[in-house]
Amino acid sequence: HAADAYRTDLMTITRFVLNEQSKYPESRGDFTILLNHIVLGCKFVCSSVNKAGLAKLIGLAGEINIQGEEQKKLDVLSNEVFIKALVSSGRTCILVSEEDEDAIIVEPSKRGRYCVVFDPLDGSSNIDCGVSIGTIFGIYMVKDDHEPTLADVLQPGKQMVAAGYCMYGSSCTLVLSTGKGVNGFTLDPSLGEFILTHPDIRIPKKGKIYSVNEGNAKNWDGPTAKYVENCKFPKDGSPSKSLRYIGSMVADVHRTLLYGGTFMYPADKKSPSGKLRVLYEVFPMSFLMENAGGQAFTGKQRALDLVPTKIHDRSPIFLGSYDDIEEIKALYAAEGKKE
Ligand code: P6P
Repeated sequence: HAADAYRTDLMTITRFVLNEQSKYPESRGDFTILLNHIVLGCKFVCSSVNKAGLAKLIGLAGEINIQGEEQKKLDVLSNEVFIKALVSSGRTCILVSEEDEDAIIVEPSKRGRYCVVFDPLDGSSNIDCGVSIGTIFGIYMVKDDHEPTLADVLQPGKQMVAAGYCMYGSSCTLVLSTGKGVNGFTLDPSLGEFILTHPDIRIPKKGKIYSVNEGNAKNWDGPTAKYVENCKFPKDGSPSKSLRYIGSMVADVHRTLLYGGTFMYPADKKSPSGKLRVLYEVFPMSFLMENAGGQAFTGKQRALDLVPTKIHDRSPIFLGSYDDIEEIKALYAAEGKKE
């Protein structure tokens, strides 16, 4: 039964992706090699994040460590680890990181067909209080071996071939989609392997939770304010929704994916494009939501149809259960008719 299967038929993330790859005989296994290097990065970050508290305790963080070096901040360290892992995979040609102003063009001898956009440690301001944080990544594929340019990553999210996140919380969970559904893997530290624990994740069609920073309410536009009002005082006599807001995107999105409901970072008068970044926050999470049967909307259009103009562009985002996002789209459509 299940327990034996767990002990004897370990479905690791590598085996899972190899099974997927076997459906494409012409595939050269490049994606599997790329993913294995991303997984290596996640394992490193997981172990460092878990020690972060300890590091703070024994005074390593931000001070001179035993090697006499300035102890790097965790997000800087994570960024370096992911860049080194991705370049050494020999399968990437251009990288975009939240931590680096400019895109990284991989040296020709190490180039491959994939472009990876990532936030190595999203929500890192939450580390010191122990709140879950995460790595978010999206993967594009270039068609041929041309000199990589920004045009290769300034593509709509629907062009991504894969996306995922790794959440560093009570356990280390990696959620991945390669365009055919969503699967979740949990790190078994005793094996150092990510094991399939959440096969074929489907987001509930409708949820009872809404997730937004209510502190921005005075700056919201009409439709957002109306939707939140309806969550609190439903017109149809249904029970009010619960508000859950962790303030760490990976944690809020993971809860939304598993329990249903909506996660929103709307535009507001102060930030007309919202706060979250298109390439390595909005697109990967939208890709996952659609592959789990949910939706992702910017207030104007389907999030994955957005065409970024700069690598650190921001966009408002409403994502989550299919029916709940339909309600938000209807409120924005009604507003559009008034204008
Ligand atoms: P606010 C964390 O800093 C982050 O980038 C996301 O992880 C999170 O969803 C958002 O910002 C929280 O922003 O303005 O609500 O504190």
